[in-house]
Amino acid sequence: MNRYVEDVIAYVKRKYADQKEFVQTVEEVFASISPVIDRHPEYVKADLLKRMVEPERMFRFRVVWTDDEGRVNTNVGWRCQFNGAIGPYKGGLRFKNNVNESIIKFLGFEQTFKNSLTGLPIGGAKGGSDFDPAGKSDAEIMRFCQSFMSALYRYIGPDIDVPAGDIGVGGREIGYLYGQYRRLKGVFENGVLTGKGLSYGGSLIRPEATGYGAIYYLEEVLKAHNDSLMGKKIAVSGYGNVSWGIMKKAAQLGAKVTYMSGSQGYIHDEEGISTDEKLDFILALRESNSKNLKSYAERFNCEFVEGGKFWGVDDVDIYMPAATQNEVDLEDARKIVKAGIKYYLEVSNMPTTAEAIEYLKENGVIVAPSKAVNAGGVGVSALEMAQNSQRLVWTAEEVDARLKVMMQGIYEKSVDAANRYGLGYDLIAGANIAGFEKVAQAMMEQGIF
Ligand code: 2IT
Repeated sequence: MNRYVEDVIAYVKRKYADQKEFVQTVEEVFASISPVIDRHPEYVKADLLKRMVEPERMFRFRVVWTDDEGRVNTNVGWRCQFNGAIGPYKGGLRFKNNVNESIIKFLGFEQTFKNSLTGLPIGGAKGGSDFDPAGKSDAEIMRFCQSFMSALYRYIGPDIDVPAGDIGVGGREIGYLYGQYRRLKGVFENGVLTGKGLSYGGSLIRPEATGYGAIYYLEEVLKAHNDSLMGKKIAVSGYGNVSWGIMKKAAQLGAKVTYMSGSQGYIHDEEGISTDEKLDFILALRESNSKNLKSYAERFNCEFVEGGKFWGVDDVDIYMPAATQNEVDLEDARKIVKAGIKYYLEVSNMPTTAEAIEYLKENGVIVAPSKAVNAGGVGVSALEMAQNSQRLVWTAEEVDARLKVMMQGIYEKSVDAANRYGLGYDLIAGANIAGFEKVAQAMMEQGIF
């Protein structure tokens, strides 16, 4: 590895020893771009990498809200404006009880390279709170979102920083957040958030975009291996809107999702989670606090394995982890290899531990990284921003067609970048290099700061 890259990784490990997810991401990305640094001594002279690991700005704020019983609750909110070299800061908000500074920073760092890969002018950011919407009433969620936005609104804007959803933040939360922004600022500036409802500036296809994009990317991978989606079976972890989008687009293109998992266990539906009725059921499942995956098995008469994880099942062609970070460890990777799985596409951000990725690659599994596979979500967010700034609305077909071209572009850029550095067919290194190159160039051209 390049000596400077090694030094910066060691520095980050030392300085941020307690931020395990952040360190893991920096190591993965910087190990990949080491050959780029070899060819660009001017990047070392400008100390580019050390500058890249420090967010341009990051803040933490108090979020106080009153619950339905009248009790006062205090949570912590964060916004990390990681890198604005190629566009306004852009990235989601995550509301979940395990959110901390390490998770926000890892997501913001990843977002920087992902957003660059989309080819659109968006910088990298992330934010969120240790507030957990699960089990909260609608009124509590509204009060929380209003309080969160009251703390944040001065620091964001359509040309400054554009938050969106992530785990725990969907259309409902974005609606409350936008309402409070508009109320405080007294201006209809809907380009400040993406993932909005259609009635006030949301984009068609945004809810589906991450999942649809993942399937378009998969299509490119299969094409490169003289294969196609037709008749393929897919195992997907998670049942949020990303998994739902995967199921929907897979069904449209002749493939099917036969496994789906949640924290309580997994479902095996050999016929595929493909019909409108089943897809609508998944949506309702996500929105309800009371129902769980078992109710799907009861309704559609299929198998539910309580408490289990499906890693290791061998009656599928493709695995797509789409739930959360570090859901697949070395032990799971061993099972996946043993099952003879050929394609493993990360969809959630960093779902695989570093050792697990290593093991999958060493054993010939084709691994695609989340920052490429899930980039269609933020990519369509950028299309939502474009529509908002032009005060017009594109059709679903138009957005979907642009999304497809974007995903093909991301795939091609990744393959090309790995080739240019003599790395062969390496979708992980390729995505990291292609994402890095544009940000690095923009930072170099804008001077030292
Ligand atoms: O991880 C992600 O790319 C997102 N949560 C979407 C971010 C966005 O701004 O649409």
